[in-house]
Amino acid sequence: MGVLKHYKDLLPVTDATPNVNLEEGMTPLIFLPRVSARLGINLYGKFEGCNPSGSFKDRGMVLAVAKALEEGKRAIICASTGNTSASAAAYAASQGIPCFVLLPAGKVALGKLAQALMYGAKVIAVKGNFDRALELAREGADKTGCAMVNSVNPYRLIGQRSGAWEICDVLGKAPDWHAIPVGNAGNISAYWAGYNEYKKIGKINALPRMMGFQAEGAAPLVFNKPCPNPETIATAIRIGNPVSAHLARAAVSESNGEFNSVTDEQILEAQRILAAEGGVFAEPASCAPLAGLIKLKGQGKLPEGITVTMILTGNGLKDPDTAMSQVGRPIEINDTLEDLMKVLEGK
Ligand code: AN7
Repeated sequence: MGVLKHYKDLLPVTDATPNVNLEEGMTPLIFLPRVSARLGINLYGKFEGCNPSGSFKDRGMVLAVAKALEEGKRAIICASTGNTSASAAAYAASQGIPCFVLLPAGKVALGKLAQALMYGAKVIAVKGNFDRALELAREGADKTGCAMVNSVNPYRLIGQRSGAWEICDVLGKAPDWHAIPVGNAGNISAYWAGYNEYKKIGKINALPRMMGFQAEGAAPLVFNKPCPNPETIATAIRIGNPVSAHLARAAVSESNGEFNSVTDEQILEAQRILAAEGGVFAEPASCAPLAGLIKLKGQGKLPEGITVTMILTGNGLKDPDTAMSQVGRPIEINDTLEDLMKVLEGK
């Protein structure tokens, strides 16, 4: 039914709001028995890779685009490390409006680039990092009247609250810990607002601790200062100056949570564990939380038996290059039973 219909009563949707819908949301909350056992907790992954454009961005983009149309805007613009651009391009295509996306040149995963181009966006590769591309996109929006659909657009974060509501609707409560990757810091802020709203209307009694994980080479919230040259293999969160840093800091301090960093190596190991022991293939940035939980477990800082939800923000298929650089190649054989038997019998 899509996020706008499903959570109509909790969203700023009126009769005047166009019914934009790509059947986003209602993503699976997957219990991960083997990874849970490894960590001594009850671990669920919310697989946002099942959204129509393959990431959590669709939850907020659907509302941002609907409100832009309602306000009479006829084109949208954003800067992106990849997923926002794919999502914006998809919704623009569905509504038949132009979409301009600014990407850091050479630093966007292949699948995301393919998506933006296939959906028909005007794709602009900026010779600079995401933070600079975002400044340019804001100036471009100001000058042209295009609707800005980065998370500085308040409707993005309001729509993204729906992820928290879905988790509570499924679990019947909030988790003990909410583990989430942090880049531009919008999603952690949106989830915190979503949990708080559900508490206010009596749907849940307790709030989770918000645990935000960043890549070590792009960890401005962990080290408490902007990072002028962010670098990480998890290109989705290669962000040095998060727009929603203030909201994210509030979420973490109000919830008695924390920010923590993980290395690229730890991220890639977590990605492999999630796939090979969980059966879920998520992109590198999405695996920062699992890397963080493994790190905390190693430090004796992960309480036994707690319920943890981690947000698997994007689909692993978006970044085949990084995945292929981590795994072996297929075993090639001649088309004979003899060759096949050698493999099956491990010879
Ligand atoms: C898979 O697409 O910023 O902390 O431009 O794609 O809300 O920014 C993507 C961010 C986590 C971080 N996981 O979320 C963009 C962009 C994935 C992401 C994040 C992103 P925020």
